[in-house]
Amino acid sequence: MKHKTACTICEAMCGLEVELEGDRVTAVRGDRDDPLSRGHICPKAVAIPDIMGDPDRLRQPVRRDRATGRWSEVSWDEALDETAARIADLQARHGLGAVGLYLGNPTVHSPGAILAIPAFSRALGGRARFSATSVDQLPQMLAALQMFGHQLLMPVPDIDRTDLFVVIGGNPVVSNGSLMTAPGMRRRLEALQERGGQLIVVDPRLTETAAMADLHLPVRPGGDAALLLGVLHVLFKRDLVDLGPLAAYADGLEELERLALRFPLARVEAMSGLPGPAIDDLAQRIAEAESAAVYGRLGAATQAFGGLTCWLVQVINALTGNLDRVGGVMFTRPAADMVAATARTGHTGHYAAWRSRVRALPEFGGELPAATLAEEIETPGEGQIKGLITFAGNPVLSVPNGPRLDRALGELDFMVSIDLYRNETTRHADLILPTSFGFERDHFDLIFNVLAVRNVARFAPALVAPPPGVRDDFDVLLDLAQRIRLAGGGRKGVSLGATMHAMRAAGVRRLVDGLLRAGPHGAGLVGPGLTLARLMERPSGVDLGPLAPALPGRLYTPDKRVQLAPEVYLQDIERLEAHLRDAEDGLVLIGRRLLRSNNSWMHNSERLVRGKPACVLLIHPEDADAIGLDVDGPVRVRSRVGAVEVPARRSEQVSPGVVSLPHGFGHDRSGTAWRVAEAHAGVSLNDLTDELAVDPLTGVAAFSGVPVEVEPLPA
Ligand SMILES: Nc1nc2c(c(=O)[nH]1)N[C@H]1C(S)=C(S)[C@@H](COP(=O)(O)OP(=O)(O)OC[C@H]3O[C@@H](n4cnc5c(=O)[nH]c(N)nc54)[C@H](O)[C@@H]3O)O[C@H]1N2
Ligand SMILES: Nc1nc2c(c(=O)[nH]1)N[C@H]1C(S)=C(S)[C@@H](COP(=O)(O)OP(=O)(O)OC[C@H]3O[C@@H](n4cnc5c(=O)[nH]c(N)nc54)[C@H](O)[C@@H]3O)O[C@H]1N2
Ligand code: SF4
Ligand SMILES: [Mo]
Repeated sequence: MKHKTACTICEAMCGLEVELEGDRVTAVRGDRDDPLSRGHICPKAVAIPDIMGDPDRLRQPVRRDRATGRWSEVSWDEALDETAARIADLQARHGLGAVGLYLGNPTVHSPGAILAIPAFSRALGGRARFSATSVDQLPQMLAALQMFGHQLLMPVPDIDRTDLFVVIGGNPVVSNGSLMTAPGMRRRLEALQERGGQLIVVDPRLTETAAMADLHLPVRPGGDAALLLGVLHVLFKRDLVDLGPLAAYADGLEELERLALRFPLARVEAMSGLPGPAIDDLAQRIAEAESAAVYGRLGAATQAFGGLTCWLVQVINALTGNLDRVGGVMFTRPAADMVAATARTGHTGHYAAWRSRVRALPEFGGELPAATLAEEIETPGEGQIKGLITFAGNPVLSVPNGPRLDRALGELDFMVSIDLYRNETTRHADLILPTSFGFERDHFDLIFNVLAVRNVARFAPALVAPPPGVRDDFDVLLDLAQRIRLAGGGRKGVSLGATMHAMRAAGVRRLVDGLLRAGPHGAGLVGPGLTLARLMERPSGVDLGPLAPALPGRLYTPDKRVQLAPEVYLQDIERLEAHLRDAEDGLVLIGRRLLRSNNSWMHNSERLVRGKPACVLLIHPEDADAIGLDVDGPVRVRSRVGAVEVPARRSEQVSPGVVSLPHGFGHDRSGTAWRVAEAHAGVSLNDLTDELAVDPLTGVAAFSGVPVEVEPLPA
């Protein structure tokens, strides 16, 4: 039997058509009728059944005996009650903040989790909140909050209609697009070029995306803010600033002009690593294009000036008249409008309302930077984290200086993980609670429809029954929260209990139905628009039309004006000025993503790890010669925090002075339980990245440009 469903691995939300024999998936193909993905698929979707059926996947809660290190299965009741009692006890003795929470990336792909996490987190109480946001898109969310008044209101490139697409620190041909849900990126980029448009890629590596580009600018790692200040300078100097209709509701133009004039090209060349004429040319191309979409992604965000960079990206869109216009960058009008829904409950976001205990880094949206998690566990005193909940995450491999966190987790009094696997992180847990995955649960994409290049909606009902011993993320979170309250832990409050009770009674489907009805395409209580039932009649989903200008109505700033020059950024410029001159000589490390890999956790699928080892250091031939690496072979890479041994490949893909290692490997720690991944262990990039290197403005980890030394090893 053929069934329609959706891929939940990455942000592209590809529609799928799967074949089932009983409960067994026998084929996975792209769904040609999906209005957004139109049949696109990548190897990771084909691996979803591998994960569902993986013998290493946890199918029953397990408990670790601390004395022997042995794991044994326990019942759900036992596991949940023990977890609740331990958390309540720690909170009674040390305060609410003694129990921390880390949310990993797949949280955003799990509708049950997205719906339940806010209530769970409030019920748990305390401020020890962490997530993958602070090793990822935080600076982009801060720009949204500061400029547009809501942390989720991030503009999306109108990639299918733009005349010029400028990608800064993203590799969408491999990542399939991020904060830009656009399945089939290669085809979309080819279409751009076929219609006479251009692609410019700013990246220290000649990536798969850069290889397609009309122009590749090999920026120095961490040099983007300098580059963009140069672009700003040219826009004002050459009188190319034209906001279009935005001029009527934007503040801060004068401040921007004053700022721009301070950065003549000669001043920014060294830090950006690009010659002045190239920066001048880039600015003119953006200003003169019929329409242009400037887009920054992970490489623009996770660096020492990630905050400034992600702000400047949107400033340049605004100043060239490309903010909120067809072919530029626009805001979505999603069927389930999480932007409006969170605003209705007063949650538009906040920043630096408090700071972390040990390093005084700013909170964002109620979360502290993941780079500070280890020291918050290690450092005694009031507020020390003694217990930790991890949900769908693997921070030992994904936060900077993973080994330090690895050690810190070993010092916790109690840890529980809600996850599919015993990974490098969850191996430290006292209990692991396993949840359903893939085609075993209903799916509606609450997050990535907010970031899609076209307004679409699709509901994918569960196709097969989950293994009997696993539960849905939604149920586990709400059940655990209630039991923590019963055990006397968490934040008190009658209404919160009632809310969770009502959510539990409603379930994921009715909550999604409510969001659809309340959304901009919705039926309300009785109207003709979208309801869940109507959406389910269309298994490939519905097309709700292209993006359209939406300002100033869509803004959440108090006065419905765009803030082009928020104070926090202007103040951070001084810090940048101190870096304009220091161009060190040594090698610096950057990360990369691989098509057949997804963060840290898909290496247990044989079909994805087959072939030559993928975890390889790329080094420019000039640099390889300089260290005596005449042919490809093993090297030792050393940074301030640690060292790894890894095969190196001489490659002109990376600029001289830059080396690149993929992210998400390092499955050689004892006590994990994924046999295939362990046999293809590789090394962890985050054994080298530095937890002290953050963007102090935002707290995001500065992964780009870690100073390293590389030495060849005997083959
Ligand atoms: N140096 C460096 N570090 C990086 C990056 C980088 O580029 N360079 N990238 C960063 C980025 S962008 C991200 S998003 C993070 C990712 O880092 P994390 O979010 O910490 O880790 P993941 O590798 O996504 O781990 C996901 C875990 O969730 C589990 N899981 C999968 N699906 C589900 C589910 O539906 N429910 C539950 N309960 N569990 C599930 C998996 O089994 C796995 O153990 O890493 C960051 N770290
Ligand atoms: N196949 C696959 N797809 C994925 C993932 C995956 O692991 N595998 N992960 C998903 C996740 S969680 C995310 S967040 C997205 C990320 O999506 P992308 O951001 O598109 O993916 P990356 O490959 O991390 O791209 C970052 C780029 O920044 C470059 N870079 C590094 N430092 C700098 C710098 O200082 N300046 C500039 N301009 N560029 C720099 C790197 O060379 C790299 O090409 O991908 C998602 N999709
Ligand atoms: S591109 Fe992303 S959403 Fe599409 S099939 Fe691959 S992993 Fe799934
Ligand atoms: Mo990410």
